Amino acid sequence: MAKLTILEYPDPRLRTIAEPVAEVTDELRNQIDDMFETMYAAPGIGLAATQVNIHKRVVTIDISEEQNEPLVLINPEFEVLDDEQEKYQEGCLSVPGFYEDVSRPQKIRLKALDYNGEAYEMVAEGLLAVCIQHELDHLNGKLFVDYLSMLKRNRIKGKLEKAHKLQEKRA
Ligand code: QAP
Ligand code: CO
Repeated sequence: MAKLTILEYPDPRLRTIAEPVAEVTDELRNQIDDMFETMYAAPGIGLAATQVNIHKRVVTIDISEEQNEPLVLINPEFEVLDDEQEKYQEGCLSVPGFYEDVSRPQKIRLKALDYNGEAYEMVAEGLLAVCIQHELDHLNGKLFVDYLSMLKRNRIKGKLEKAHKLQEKRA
């Protein structure tokens, strides 16, 4: 297992559209193991392969307190079950240190493949529903900051660019 490097906004690679997975192989499972290690270490509750520069339609999620309910989503799709949207304060491992309210549908049906390549379906609500939608956005090159005003987004972009420049100098 290995911890992977997380790309940070505004890295243009975060805008890549991920490719569907043709076959769930041991190699893919190794990448998924590394994604969990990376996500748990952060710590985070969701990570899309895009964020670790792997452009495949793969997501890891675990919203449990004890980090003992891993959820693997391969080639995920969802449909909205309840049109009513609610605000949730979102963060992102690729936008460290920033949290903002985003409105999304609160009830969805998820269809995906699991770690063994088996198809499954589940209904998700609340935080899990929000997290799934946030992570699926990543696979389409979309970030939660895209839902904010240009002013807020540019402020976040400027602060992160400044932080990245400082990190470069220190490296
Ligand atoms: C997406 O985000 C999410 O800024 C997952 O400094 C978040 O795991 C969906 C994290 C909230 C719904 C609600 C963020 C860690 C983790 C940071 C995460 C940070 C350290 C974010
Ligand atoms: Co994210």
